[in-house]
Amino acid sequence: MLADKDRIFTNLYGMHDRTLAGAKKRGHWDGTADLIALGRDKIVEIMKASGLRGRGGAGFPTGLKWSFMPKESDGRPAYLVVNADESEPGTCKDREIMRHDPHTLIEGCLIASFAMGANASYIYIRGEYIREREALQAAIDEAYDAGLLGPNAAGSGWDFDLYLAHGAGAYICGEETALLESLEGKKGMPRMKPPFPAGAGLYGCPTTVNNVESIAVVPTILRRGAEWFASFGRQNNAGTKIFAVSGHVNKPCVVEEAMSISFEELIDTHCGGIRGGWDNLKAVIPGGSSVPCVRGENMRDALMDFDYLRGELGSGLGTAAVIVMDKDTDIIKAIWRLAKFYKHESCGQCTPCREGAGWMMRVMERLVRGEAEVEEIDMLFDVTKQVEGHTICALGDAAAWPIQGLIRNFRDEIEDRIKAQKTGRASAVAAE
Ligand code: L3W
Ligand code: SF4
Repeated sequence: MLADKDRIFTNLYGMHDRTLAGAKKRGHWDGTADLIALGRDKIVEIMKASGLRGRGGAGFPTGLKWSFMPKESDGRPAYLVVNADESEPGTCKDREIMRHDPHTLIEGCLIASFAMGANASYIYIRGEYIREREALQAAIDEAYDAGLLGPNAAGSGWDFDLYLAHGAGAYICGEETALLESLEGKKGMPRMKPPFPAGAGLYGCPTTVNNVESIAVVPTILRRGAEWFASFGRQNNAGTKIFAVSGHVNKPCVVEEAMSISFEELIDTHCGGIRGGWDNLKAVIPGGSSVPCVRGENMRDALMDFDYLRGELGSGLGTAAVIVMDKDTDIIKAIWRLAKFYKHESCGQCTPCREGAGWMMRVMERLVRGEAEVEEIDMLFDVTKQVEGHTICALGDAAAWPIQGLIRNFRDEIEDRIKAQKTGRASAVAAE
């Protein structure tokens, strides 16, 4: 279990004062100007050495991403944009940071922006996060009043402004280029990449888009050192990590732990175990709704990190939103519900996603009722393969992967339901 002294987020549960005075007592904003005095290159070097991988779902190395930003200005301003549009089903970790530890994020914005030559940063927050927006804005106002933001921010010699922008409820605006479109006042539709935002991002200027947690850990990594951060987890899977555990555990929670903790330790230490005991575990979605589900018996010893979950289990760490399902769960219906979500959230721009998401949802609807032919299972799998990798943004993949996970892991259950329906043994499980 991660020792209290190694926690970056010391107020996740809101037990302490979240104001500037409280944050300072917990070590934030301590010697910020000295950290900035390390210089751009050194900060990027430390971030690379820390092994931090992006916490928004893709796990792209953060220091490497920062290094894509131009070293010299060509006259265009540079921007840091923080993706706080946390909407992935099951995911509520950034919410806790913004609610209870907002100064970790604000200090991180200043340092990261400096390291990328940005004098301005935007935090794009999910529209439904009203309380978090209020908490964050109050903290930004406090930081301005204290001279930590604005001209010569925190006495660093760097002028820096931080703005909070509100989303309006569209999941797709969490995709980085759709987010940029939305920030520019347009409809949130993903752009083709390349160009990546570092080349042409917000208003066509060099931009880095990072997740809330990725930025909020930056000051502590710089204070305690890259080696300290890299000492948690396994190689290529470094650091501490916030997990959001929901579903059929005795005590759902959001908790910071060492990366690569085993699933069993995570659940037994922090969540009071599986509802009904370990034998009652049916399935787990270990990284938010976009990653494939895993059969319960394969999860117990799983290491909760990027490479194990993808390499060994064909799933992923994603946003580390761990959704636990016990044997009372109708897994076909659960995945159908996700299919419905992705169909609803597709922006409709590209054909495989627009048409495929609806098509997959409708077949899933019939599978829930068992009113299908067994051959349709393979056909559905084929369709997921035609959507995956053939769309402008990752939402197409995200719509395809949960269904692939269902078919790979619970094909027997789908077939049983179809057979039961044909022989009149089905208990009618109506899709809502
Ligand atoms: C410059 C290159 N930059 C990649 C940058 C890229 C982005 C980052 C990762 O989707 C995933 C998705 C969801 N030069 C670059 C480069 N970059 N190559 O690196 O890029 P990418 O394309 O791997 O992923 P993505 O498009 O950012 C994110 C999954 O996360 N996910 C979604 C979570 C949703 C939320 C939410 O609720 N807000 O987090 C969960 O698993 O399916 O696969 O910055 O520009 N050559
Ligand atoms: Fe829009 Fe879906 Fe295409 Fe992404 S994959 S651009 S959400 S239609």
